[in-house]
Amino acid sequence: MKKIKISGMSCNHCVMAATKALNSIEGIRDVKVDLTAGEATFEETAPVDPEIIKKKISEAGFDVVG
Ligand SMILES: [Cu+2]
Repeated sequence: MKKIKISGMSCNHCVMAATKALNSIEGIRDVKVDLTAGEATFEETAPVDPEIIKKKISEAGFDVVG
C-alpha cells in the first residue's frame, strides 16, 4: 500500500475530486482518501511515476506534499 499526503482538501467534495483524480491514473486502484488526515492510500498494480500523481492531484486543485 502506498500513502501520500495531500494539502488543500477542505470538504467531502474535495475528497471525491482527489479520489477521482487518483482513480484516473493507470496502475492505481483501491483509492481511499482521508480528509481529516489529509492522506490518500492506494494500491499500485504497476509502478506509477510520482510526477503523474502530482500532476493529476494538482489538476484537481490540490497539492501532494509528501
Ligand atoms: Cu471541498
